[in-house]
Amino acid sequence: MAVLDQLTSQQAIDLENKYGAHNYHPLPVVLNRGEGVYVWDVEGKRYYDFLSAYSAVNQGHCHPKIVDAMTQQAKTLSLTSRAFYNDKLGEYEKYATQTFGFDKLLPMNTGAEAVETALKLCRKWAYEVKGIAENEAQIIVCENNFHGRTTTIISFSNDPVARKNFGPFTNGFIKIEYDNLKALENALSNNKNVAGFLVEPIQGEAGVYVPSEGYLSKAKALCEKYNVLFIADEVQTGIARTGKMLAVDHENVTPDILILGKALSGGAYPVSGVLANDAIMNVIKPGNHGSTFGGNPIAAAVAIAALDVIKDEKLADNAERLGQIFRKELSDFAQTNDLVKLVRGKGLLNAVLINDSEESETAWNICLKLRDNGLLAKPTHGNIIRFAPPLVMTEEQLMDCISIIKKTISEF
Ligand code: IF1
Repeated sequence: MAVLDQLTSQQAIDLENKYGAHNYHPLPVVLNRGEGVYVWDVEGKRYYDFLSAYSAVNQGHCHPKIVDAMTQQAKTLSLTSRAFYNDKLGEYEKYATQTFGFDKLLPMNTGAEAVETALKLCRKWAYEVKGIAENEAQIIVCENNFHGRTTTIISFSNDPVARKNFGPFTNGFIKIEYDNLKALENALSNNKNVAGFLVEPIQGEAGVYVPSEGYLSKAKALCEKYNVLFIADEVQTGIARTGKMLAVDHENVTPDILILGKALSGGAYPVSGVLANDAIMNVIKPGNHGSTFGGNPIAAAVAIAALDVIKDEKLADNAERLGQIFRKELSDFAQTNDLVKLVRGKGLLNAVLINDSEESETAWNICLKLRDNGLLAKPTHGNIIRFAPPLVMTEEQLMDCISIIKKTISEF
């Protein structure tokens, strides 16, 4: 293929517009390099990355330990399929199960695949262990959830943009209000066929909604009372993002099924997985489920390195400490600036609510200005800007970013 000269930003954008499906509306910036908390555009301008690829790059861009693990394995054995064993998968499964405290791991690639895997596992357990009549299993989900983009997953989404004209949809889901224990207890007591409760410990895409203190632990207790599986989707909140290895750790909750993705690989490679104990995972027999790339040697080597980095560099503690500073600084700023309504989050998963309507362009325009001032962030819904830098950020870099954010918003 002809080696393209270094494209200008506009040339790169034009190529994507002409030859790529328009399934995103990216902020107009064209990146060609990443290192730690920084990314650079094709014109050589440096930015702080405050999105971290939606929390997939917790360990920082192109972390040398992760890149080395990936390149070494890629030069040795990249893919065997699961038709044969390989010498990396078992080692990774042992490391991951011991890290998160479960008997077994079912390795997949993307977050949505892991969510789908968890749904299938929960249903099979319901029929074969709990004894629900076949095809009658119901799984409780929350309003304003985000669990991925497959047809089954959008079947239980209430986001019209994610759903419209993608029907017909998959049955078997009951929607309740997030952070509402009464609604959960009602759904559990009124339906004898409930198999599981799928929940994000913090609702990311909805706008970083942190539930009330105790919600997760009380929800888990309700699930135990009704013999229903508590399924935690930690694809975005996991891997130290919220100041603990898992967001459920803030309430010492052990899910029956744990879903991981994104930063499980540090953003180097698609790696996801589902963890559960034998009483649940052993309902899966050969031929029930699989994936060409699931559990491949590169994924295994990358995930081991990515988890090592989280532990060795104490990134959960760093996220906790810097997150406190971020929310304090921005909350104080909100007192003096009527454009900032509030700041919320946990660890380094935070969001700022802009004092304008959901339909307004204000949040978007603030993100364009932040880009001009050297910081990349993007609104989730209309008026909410998510701020989620890599967890390797130093306090000095954070203070620099906070002053950029304050300066930019003050200019509006
Ligand atoms: C997009 C944000 C959205 C997730 C949770 C599963 C998945 C995700 C809690 C699926 C993925 C990504 C997908 C991406 C934007 C981003 C996202 F919240 F992180 F910002 F959309 F809500 N569970 N989240 O957050 O994982 O299949 O993508 O690997 O689709 O636009 P995936």
